[in-house]
Amino acid sequence: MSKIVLYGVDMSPPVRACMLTLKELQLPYEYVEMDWFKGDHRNPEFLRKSPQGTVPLLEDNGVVIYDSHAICSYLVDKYSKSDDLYPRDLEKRSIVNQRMFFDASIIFMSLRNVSAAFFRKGIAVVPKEKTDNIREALALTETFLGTEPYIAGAALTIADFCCAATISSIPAVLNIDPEKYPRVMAWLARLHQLPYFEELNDVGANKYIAMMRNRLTDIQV
Ligand SMILES: N[C@@H](CCC(=O)N[C@@H](CS)C(=O)NCC(=O)O)C(=O)O
Repeated sequence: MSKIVLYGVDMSPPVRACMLTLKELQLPYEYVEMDWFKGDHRNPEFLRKSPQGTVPLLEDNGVVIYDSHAICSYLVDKYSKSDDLYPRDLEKRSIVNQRMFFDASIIFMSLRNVSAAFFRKGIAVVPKEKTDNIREALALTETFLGTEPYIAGAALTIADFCCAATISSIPAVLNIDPEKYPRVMAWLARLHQLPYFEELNDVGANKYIAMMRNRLTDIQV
């Protein structure tokens, strides 16, 4: 089998989504932890591979992929014996895709708009407009879960890894109110029953939460 290399930062939700997928698929890989603060993701060699300068980035025998959603779906399509995590059935796959695009465009962006403002411009105040966006992402996640155990229905898929890695990082800005979002909380608890979830997700998520909470000075709710 070819050698898989994942470049990342464990605080990053999209990186954690890839680690969860690799683990569930039991794929061996080399992990290269980037040094964010030294600007590893901005060095010319990395930018040649990923012009966006973002992690995660996956290399697989000369194939270079960035964006966690593209990486997770590639890994299942290429390496999994079953399609459970990313169904080939078009209707089922469209739901998984929708949830992943929802993560990329709504949940993750609501959080990134806070952290990028801080890291790029030193803005430590979070205006209500931005916390409203995070609450909207939570409310939609609550709606999508409905009465199903997982984010795309009855079975665990890569959309769970992508959405949960981001949602579990939201306490960096806002605590998740269990009374308002009971299905979100029950879903996160269900994912914590996976034997690797806490180690691969929570360690990095907690670092990110602590880092942001120490730096944000005024969170307007
Ligand atoms: N949609 C992308 C988002 C990747 C992303 O924005 N990663 C952040 C870390 S969480 C990053 O590398 N930021 C560095 C930067 O924007 O300079 C994905 O899912 O991989």
